[in-house]
Amino acid sequence: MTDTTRDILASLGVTTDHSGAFDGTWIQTSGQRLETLNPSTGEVLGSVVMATPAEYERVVKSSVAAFDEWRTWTAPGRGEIVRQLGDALREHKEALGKLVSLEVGKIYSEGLGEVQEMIDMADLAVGMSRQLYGKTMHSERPQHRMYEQWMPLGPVGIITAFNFPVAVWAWNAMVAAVCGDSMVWKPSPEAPLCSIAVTRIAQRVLEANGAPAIFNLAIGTVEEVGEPMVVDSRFPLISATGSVPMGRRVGSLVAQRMGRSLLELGGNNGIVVMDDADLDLTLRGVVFAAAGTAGQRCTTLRRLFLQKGIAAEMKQRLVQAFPSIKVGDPLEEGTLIGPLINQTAVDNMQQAIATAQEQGGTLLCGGEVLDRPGNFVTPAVIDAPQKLPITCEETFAPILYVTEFETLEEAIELHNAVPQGLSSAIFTLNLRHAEVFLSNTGSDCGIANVNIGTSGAEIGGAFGGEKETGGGREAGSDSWKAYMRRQTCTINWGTDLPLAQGVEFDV
Ligand code: UN1
Repeated sequence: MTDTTRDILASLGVTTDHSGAFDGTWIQTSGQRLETLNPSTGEVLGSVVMATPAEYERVVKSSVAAFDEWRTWTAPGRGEIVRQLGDALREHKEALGKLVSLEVGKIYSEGLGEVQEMIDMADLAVGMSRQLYGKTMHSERPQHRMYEQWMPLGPVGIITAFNFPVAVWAWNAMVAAVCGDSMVWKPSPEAPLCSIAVTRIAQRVLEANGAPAIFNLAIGTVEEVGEPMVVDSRFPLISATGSVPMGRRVGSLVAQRMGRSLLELGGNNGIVVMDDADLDLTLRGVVFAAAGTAGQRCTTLRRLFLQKGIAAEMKQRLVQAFPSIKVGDPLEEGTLIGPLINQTAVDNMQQAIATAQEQGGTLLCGGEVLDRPGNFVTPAVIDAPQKLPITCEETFAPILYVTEFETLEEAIELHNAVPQGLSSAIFTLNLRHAEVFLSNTGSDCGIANVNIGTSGAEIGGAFGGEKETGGGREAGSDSWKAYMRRQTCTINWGTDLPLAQGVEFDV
């Protein structure tokens, strides 16, 4: 470990063998030791002692107690705590951004971007704390008033993935906090240090304000923390980000106990490029969306559809551009692609490329594993004749499948013919083509863009997707409603008791 790494960890209060459970205090955990590796070097970055089932229980109990108090705070009062949390994140932006780079291998600019996304979420949630609006409606009964109000829901279980180790917690946590909920965070085992650093920042803000411990943490195995949390009725909402198989299990277990789940699962995102597109713009959009973050975003571009007239030129531009993208140390200036998260991800990428070739695809460039420590690969472009089965699967690595088409209708059909439905885009300068793509019979995804790549969404909109992506919506717009319970209230301020639907019941 270098001195700089040591300094970053120390400045965030992350020590070796750190406790993996926080219930308002850092519990003396006694579970298995979890080592976290730097994917750029393969070296051990730190270690955490995970929570046992008994320690998980302590965290949940504390969360239930914190909720009982927190829900009595006013929403703008809760917003003030979130405002201060945003400020605390501003102070630690560089260190936390670097920790993201060290632990999950994102380039520094993207590490900083993650922390910025947390800050943006805090700002948005502060505003929301004064805008948790319910509707009023006209009653059919005279001298009656009717309205809906939104109440705190309860402790929320938050399960996050390695690829957005801090921002996705913030999507949930900032909103849940202003809504009056407490929460327990189960982070990815690939990114425990990020979760500890964030929880420590939140701890200071809560303590300085005498606020209840609403931001709790339980790092543990699927068996000892993950599953117990999902089946635990004390969590009216489980918000989970991760793979489709994980979401299928979470969704069904939560449904069995009549809980609510908010699922943000795999994407298999496509871009349609029309003959009339601005190809310079398209190339930039495609390269960032496909190769950025080493292909490890749920919004990563995986399928590119090129109209026949520009297909040859675009392919040529892609095979020139991809090999020139600098792969290497994510903290080194100029690097655009860091490592994959682990050796399994490298193996999965190799396997997917081999399968694509067996199914009739042609590797146009990239796909090499670099001969150096760390999990480095070069981004691959594969020429995929229509309907290659592998293109229906999400491989969490930088592989771009390119397919040609003749008409926009054909492109939309190909585009929608996968089980996932997260993000999508069209590149065109023709208004009609853009509107067809955005129409009821166009893209079937939760996100649809024009002349913008599939990744890098802003937090102001609702984020999530359809089909196997899970249907959940997080972050902006009215996503806050998932974190609250709705109550319809009718008040009779008259002297009579008229019944709805004209029912008569005179005694
Ligand atoms: C994810 O990969 O889980 O739109 C989330 C984006 C980011 C969020 C990605 N703002 O690419």
